[in-house]
Amino acid sequence: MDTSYRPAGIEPKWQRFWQDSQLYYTGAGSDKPKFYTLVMFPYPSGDLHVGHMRNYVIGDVIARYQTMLGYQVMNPMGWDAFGLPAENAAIKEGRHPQDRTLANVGRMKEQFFKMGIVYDWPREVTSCLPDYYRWTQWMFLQLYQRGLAYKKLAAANWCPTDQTVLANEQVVDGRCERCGSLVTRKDLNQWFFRITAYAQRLLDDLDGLDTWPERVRVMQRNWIGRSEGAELAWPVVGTADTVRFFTTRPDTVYGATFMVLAPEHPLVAQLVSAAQRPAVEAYVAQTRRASDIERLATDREKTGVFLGAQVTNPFTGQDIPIYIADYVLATYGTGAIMAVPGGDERDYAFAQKYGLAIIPVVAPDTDPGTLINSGPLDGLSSAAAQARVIAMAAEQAMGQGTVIYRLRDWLISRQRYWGAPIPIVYCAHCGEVPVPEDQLPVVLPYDVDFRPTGESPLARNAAFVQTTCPQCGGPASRDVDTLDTFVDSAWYFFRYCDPHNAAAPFDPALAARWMPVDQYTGGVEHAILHLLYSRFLTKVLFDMGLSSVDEPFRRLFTQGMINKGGIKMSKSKGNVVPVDGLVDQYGADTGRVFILFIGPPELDAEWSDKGVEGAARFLNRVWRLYDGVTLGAAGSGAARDPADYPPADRQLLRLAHTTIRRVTDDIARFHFNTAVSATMELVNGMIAYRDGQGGTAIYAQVAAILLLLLAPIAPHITEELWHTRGGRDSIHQQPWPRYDAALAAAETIPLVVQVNGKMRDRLAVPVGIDAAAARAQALASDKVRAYLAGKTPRQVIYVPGKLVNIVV
Ligand code: ANZ
Ligand code: ZN
Repeated sequence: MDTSYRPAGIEPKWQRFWQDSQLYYTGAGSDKPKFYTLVMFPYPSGDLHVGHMRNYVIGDVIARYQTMLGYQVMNPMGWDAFGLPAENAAIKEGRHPQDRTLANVGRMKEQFFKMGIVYDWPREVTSCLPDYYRWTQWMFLQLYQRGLAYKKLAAANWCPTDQTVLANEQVVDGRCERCGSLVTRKDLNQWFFRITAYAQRLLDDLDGLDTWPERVRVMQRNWIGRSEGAELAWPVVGTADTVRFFTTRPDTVYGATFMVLAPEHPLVAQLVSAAQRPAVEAYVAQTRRASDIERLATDREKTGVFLGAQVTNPFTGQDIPIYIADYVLATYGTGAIMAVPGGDERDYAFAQKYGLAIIPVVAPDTDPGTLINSGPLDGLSSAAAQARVIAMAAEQAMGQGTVIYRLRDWLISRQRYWGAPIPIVYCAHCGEVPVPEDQLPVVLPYDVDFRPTGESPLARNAAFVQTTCPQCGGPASRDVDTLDTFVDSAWYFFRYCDPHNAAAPFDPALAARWMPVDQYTGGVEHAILHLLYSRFLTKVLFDMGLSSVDEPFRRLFTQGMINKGGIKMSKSKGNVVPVDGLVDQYGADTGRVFILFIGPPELDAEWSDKGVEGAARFLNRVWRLYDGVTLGAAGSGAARDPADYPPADRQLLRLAHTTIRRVTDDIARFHFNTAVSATMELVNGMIAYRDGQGGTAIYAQVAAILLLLLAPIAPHITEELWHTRGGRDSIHQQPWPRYDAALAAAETIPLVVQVNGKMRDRLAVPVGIDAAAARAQALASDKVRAYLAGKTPRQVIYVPGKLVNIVV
């Protein structure tokens, strides 16, 4: 009989077994507590490499482990199938995005299957199919009815080469991520979700997400960007206009020596003087070419142009010049500032360059800052002066204290083909009319020339555009934009709770059973947008009474990337390790063990072929440990006192139970790498025990423990050994092994004995030895007595559980 470990001979068998026995298909009811684990919705890219696989392997370990812990686990999978990457790849390959996407879904399923990754497949959702995007459109309509979806003219990122609007995340360093062209701005009518209405709640509720990585919470806080300050309005000299501006430092009003408007500010055209008009217009045109990020950089050379107008600073009574400059953004605050060169770095650089007055208003080296050169505010602290200015402004009806956010409303319309059509029609009589819910989905037509030209591709499809008005029955035309894919992925975790519901996006009772997601796992690149949008939509559903929770993800884990040759794995770099090749050469379990062992999962790690071989050798050793073994019960049979076991048995049991404790803690804390190394130590212990011809009963018991601990990590080999060595049912249906504290406790600890600070002996002493006994044993040591040579110690210091130092 061939007894060597050959993964190819066992893995496909168990993959089919898990599928046929529907082991991870979560039925409806159960008395078990629920555990909802979810790996972020992937874009079906097709071929997976081991860098992608890290995420899915981690998710699989969690699902299998939580199942063994006794939870009813839901572990679904689906496809974030709409969107630009799919559309661009389809254009490049000359295929229809739908055909390409659905084919890729098939490829990815095969690869998951090959890696032994199990999902609740009956719950699969695919965002580009009408049974899903019908409900994405429904979500849009709910927001629309609540005034949370609206249309307005807005400057969008525009790629002049690709002739398309780009999302912010598709603009990298001011350039189109696809073709590298400089991105400009173009005014277009765009749909928005009013996420800013939820800014404060999105901020406040971050406090409760205390098991999220702190850096993700920080990124979200910064993205929301709450600022407290004042909004003031100052009169333009010689007109009835006022300029409104936001400041976080109302205390510095006496230092405001000029004012700056964003070049796009609506008052610019109105206030510009005839003499300054040519220079102002040239500057405005130039500004359109710079990105917000460039414009805000503090080290950027400050530029600007005098508008030819002035405002009165009501505090100093002086008329001060108005400039336009690109370091003031049109979309933040009111798009205007009072410039205080004595307080703000950028204003200082600008004042220096253009020879404007600089008045220091906060005494240097005072903490908190004390106001100077500020009339009635002199001598006040910054905080007191702020309150005073806000009160004065209110008295004179000049302004008030206010809070603003950096967060902008979410631009959700795309002038591209591969997305869910926006369910709105335009009627000459009735205007903008939402498509009635019972007429959803608005189906995305298949036959469309989807190459980007700058105009929405759907506009070229007359059969799609022409429709009748749901209100008056007259001729009407459909909105030709499609929804941002981030809308699809902002609610999919609700759909998994009730994926086949044809009457509603989900049954609130089923959502209440499963939500929130207990463990969400994915890439840190989604730390801001996807997570923020999902939180927002969950809060909207909560306010509608459809969700029982107002935060979707209880716990979040973000895994690091896998590099090869020091750089991120990617096809274009030619450094990918494809999943297929890995499995064919070494087997899925070896791949999984190595992926988990490669380092702390939250950090980037370097792939090494040698490391894979190490993992293969480890599983070979595991395999050989079960030669001729019939498994015992993993339960410790701890009715027996540990002291009743012979020393070798006691030692092996102790190792097994400390390993249970370590692996249990490590998996719970995502320390998969140390969980694997703990099982490696147990394997060494078992080999030593067997070589020393220990008894078979204890060995059989520990052999069962090892398999159970490895079951989530290396599911095939453990299932095979479980079945062929006398285990019952699937190993993955067994309870997680229980750790027995009495067996795990080390009976002795090493005690170091020093004489005058130098180590002279090492004793084995009972755990919990008291100080007097420790001192006595140290003094009784033969080696120590040789050093003492009859002298009486001056001092005997005991460091509990560690050492005794004898000073002579
Ligand atoms: C006067 C002042 C004096 C300011 C001072 C700062 C320091 P945060 O904290 O980011 O909210 N500001 C306001 N609107 C702006 C815009 N659209 N573009 C660029 N800058 C803008 O920053 C608020 C501060 O940024 C505001 O307070 C304003 O400058 C500037 F010693 O007003 B401050
Ligand atoms: Zn109508």
